[in-house]
Amino acid sequence: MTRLFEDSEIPLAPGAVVLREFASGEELLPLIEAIAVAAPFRHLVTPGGHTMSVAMTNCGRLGWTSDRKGYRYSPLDPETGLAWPAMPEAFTRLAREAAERAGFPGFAPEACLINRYAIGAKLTLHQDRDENNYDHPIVSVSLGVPAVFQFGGTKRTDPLKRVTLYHGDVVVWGGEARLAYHGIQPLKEATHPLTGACRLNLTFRKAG
Ligand code: MD3
Ligand code: FE
Repeated sequence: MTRLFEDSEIPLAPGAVVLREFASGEELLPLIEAIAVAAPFRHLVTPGGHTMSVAMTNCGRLGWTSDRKGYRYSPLDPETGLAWPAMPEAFTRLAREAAERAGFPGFAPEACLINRYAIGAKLTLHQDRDENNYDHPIVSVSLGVPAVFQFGGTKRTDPLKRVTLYHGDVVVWGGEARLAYHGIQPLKEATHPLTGACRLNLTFRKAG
């Protein structure tokens, strides 16, 4: 029998592919811990004055940050005044291999945003529009406690679909999925053997 997709490669929407269990938590989690020593997780303030429930940090040449003045990519961590920690080779390789599997060869991210969700933390429906070139995909990696991800179309009012993202899942968002509205519902009470009562998400981006 010929199949269009492997069982582990699930098309979510046109341009979006889930690669189940593509990432290794054992490999990635110690690297995230080391990044957070140099660039601690922090709760950013939005331009509207809300403090985000998700804690964030970055690695790579550029990092995503927010304050009362707006959202931007910055080469310096505003908290420490230092460059963000370098992107580990294992991160770059994982992002490139996942993108290639989804049909985007040669993906070379320069920014990796690291989101940390405690129980109850959420990410309101939004588009990722702070990058300069939407031809590049975004690669996301989920670790730890599962979360309900919701996504729609390019209008906030488009109908939403929901999918649970589990430890090790990698999703590649390219093509027409790149500008889809998306968010994370409040994290439900649970623990994972490698992360405890916490979810981590990496998003690899080509910012410039
Ligand atoms: C669809 N992060 O950091 S990952 C974000 O789980 C973000 O922390 C969520 O949304 C998280 O901006 C969702 C899945 C994801 C990431 C980026 C996307 C989906 C996307 C960009 C465009 C379309
Ligand atoms: Fe996003």
